[in-house]
Amino acid sequence: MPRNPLVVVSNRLPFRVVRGDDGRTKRIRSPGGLVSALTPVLTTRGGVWVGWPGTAHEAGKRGAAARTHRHQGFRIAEVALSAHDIASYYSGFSNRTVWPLLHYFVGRMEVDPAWWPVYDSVNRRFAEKAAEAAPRRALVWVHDYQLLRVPHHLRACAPHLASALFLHVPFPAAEVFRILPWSRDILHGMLSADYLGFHVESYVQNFLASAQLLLGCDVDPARGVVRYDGRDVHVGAHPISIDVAEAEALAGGVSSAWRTTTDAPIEIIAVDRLDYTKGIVRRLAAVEQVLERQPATARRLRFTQVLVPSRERVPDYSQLKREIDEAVGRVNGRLSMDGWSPIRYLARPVPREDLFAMYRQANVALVTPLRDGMNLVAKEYVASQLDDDGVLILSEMAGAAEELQEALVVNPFNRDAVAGAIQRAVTMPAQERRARMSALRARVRAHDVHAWVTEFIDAATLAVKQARSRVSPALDDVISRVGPWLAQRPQIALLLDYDGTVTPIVDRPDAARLSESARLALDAASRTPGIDVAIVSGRGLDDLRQRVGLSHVTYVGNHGFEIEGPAVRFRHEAADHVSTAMNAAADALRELRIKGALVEPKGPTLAFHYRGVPERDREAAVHRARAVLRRKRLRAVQGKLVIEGRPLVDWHKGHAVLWLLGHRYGTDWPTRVRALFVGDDTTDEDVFRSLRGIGRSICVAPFVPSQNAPSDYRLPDPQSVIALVRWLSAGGFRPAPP
Ligand code: GDG
Repeated sequence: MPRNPLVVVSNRLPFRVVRGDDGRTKRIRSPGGLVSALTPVLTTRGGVWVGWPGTAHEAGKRGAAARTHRHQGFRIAEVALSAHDIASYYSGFSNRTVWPLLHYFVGRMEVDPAWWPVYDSVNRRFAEKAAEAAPRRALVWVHDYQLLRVPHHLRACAPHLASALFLHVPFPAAEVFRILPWSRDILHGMLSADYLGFHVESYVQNFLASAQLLLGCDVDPARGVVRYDGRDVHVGAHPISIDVAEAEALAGGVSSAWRTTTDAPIEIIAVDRLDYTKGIVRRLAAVEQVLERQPATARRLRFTQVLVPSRERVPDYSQLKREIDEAVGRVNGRLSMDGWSPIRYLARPVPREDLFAMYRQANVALVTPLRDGMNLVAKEYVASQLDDDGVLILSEMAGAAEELQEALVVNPFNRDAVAGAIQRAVTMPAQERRARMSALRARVRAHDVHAWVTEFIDAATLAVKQARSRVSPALDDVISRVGPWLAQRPQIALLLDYDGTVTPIVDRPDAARLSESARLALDAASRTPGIDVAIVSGRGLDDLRQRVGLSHVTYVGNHGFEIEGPAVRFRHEAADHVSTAMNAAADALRELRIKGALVEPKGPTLAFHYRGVPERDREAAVHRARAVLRRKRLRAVQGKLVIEGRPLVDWHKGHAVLWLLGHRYGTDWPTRVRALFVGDDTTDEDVFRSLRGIGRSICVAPFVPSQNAPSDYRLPDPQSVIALVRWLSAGGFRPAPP
């Protein structure tokens, strides 16, 4: 496999910056397998780690906060976040909206519309930082639920870069995921990557089902492929693991858990980050039940709960901390005797050496999250049992349960089942313990975090190679999806915008000429039996007719205020009343003398083009133009770097298209006609919406639009639109005659 440079993008950098007693800042390496697995890969391949250093940057100190510097042989590119960004993007949308939903805690999901734009724009900044820092031919590997829109923004600002995304948390069932009001935007964001990885196969299948249900994508569940925007996006299961060598070294310094005497104390351990997904309160209730109902066992038990503080800024978490404190206090208060307390509660971070010593010495590990992407504690406990002894009780709601099937697998919501598993673990014969633990340990050792990194990068690299070698994938995609639909009716109404759809966008509107090959393609289509062609534009009717110059085509000009073509002639009544006001408005706009602006009177409408106005003056120019239109009682409509002045009536391209279809084919036209519209401008979105469900539409855009576009498909440029027109005239979608 070629070894391209790697760019890792994650919310947090691989270290924390802290201020020492002497007032100087220093970096402390973040704990965890991910950092230790990725660091050597970045060091040998070369590359960059893009992330947030973990502290809010103060306004005015941007230079210091947003630096790029070196760390252990690779570069670090910091993304600076303000206190407002952190509140909305991180504590808000990431941790109060997405996190609970992905963990099936629908009732805890909070929806604040102000958070989403900040999440999206912070994601854009991560993408821009990655694009800026990425070496040529790099693979950009994005991590986790805080950054699901990064692949989209990356494709928009650096389409040459290959990207992959790994989700560290579960991907829920489609019916749960769709509850998120931005579910489609998130899917668009994720599918912009070349490769997607989840921990286990069930998350892969849930994701495929969501892409099918919510975006209408074709999916191949057996191969793990989503057909999206003309590309095959491959999706795979990659169960994350731990640094086994490190775990074994740390656990090696202490002696075995099981003692020879039968009445030795039995240690049970649980280790969690403070989170409601970890099921700590329910677990304590199961422990309490054992202590109460199994007095013989109870006297020998000691249960240790390690709890690492987390997300203290989120209110749910401080409330949960109080609940756990109270539950521990209650059990210890009720059941302690002779100076012995059943629960040892360590609500603080424990040094890694001590943690692994505790794993080694624990007879049983109780890992009972209510939902967990994988759960590394389960694997760390297994790796620490150097003499293949010890019992793992594992929740079936953790991704780890799909792999670690030799554990005692329980439903964490079932208190009797958890209490029963504790009782069974405590009394399990040594033979059974060894049989189970040696199988578990062999599995964890065979697939450590280094293997995980290598396999993920290899799978992503292969997917990138396959996806990027295809020619004009977007056109292939549209053809394969629209063809069968067109073939269901005898007649096609092909409706095309002009500027940016059949001609490329140019600086001055009068320079937008139809190429000879495009004219020939449109002419052939308009003469093909069973196909009617209409050009639907904001341009004046005469201008449009002159530019296209084809006699079999219908022209819808002035945003639908004028229509003319074979057997049709229409002029909206408002068009006649408004011409005086329109001329006066055009004069007033010219009198503004805005440098670079162009005023184009078109009869019933006018256009104020400001593409030529320097960027810094555009906002003021638009403001002044809108004020003129308001004074003249005209409607101002925003287009691409143009403000349109229109009569103050509710009429637009969408209405005109529906009028034309009804006029030409009768009101029940959808039963006989397939209406296909292609457009690129914001004013074309009116047609996308009008045709939704009764026709289909294609948006011309180099990338998938950042928000949910109301069109059904996308083509990247006018050349592919013309190629589609040629394909239609050739009749490729009609079934071959018998
Ligand atoms: C997310 C997903 C997925 C805990 N207490 C201490 C301490 N820890 C370490 C553990 C373990 C890590 O924290 C926790 O990892 P988990 O996997 O259990 O859970 P999340 O933090 O929720 O992680 C999860 C993971 O991402 C990876 O993809 O498995 O499902 O939710 O490594 O050892 N470390 C130290 N002291 C402690 O007191 N030093």
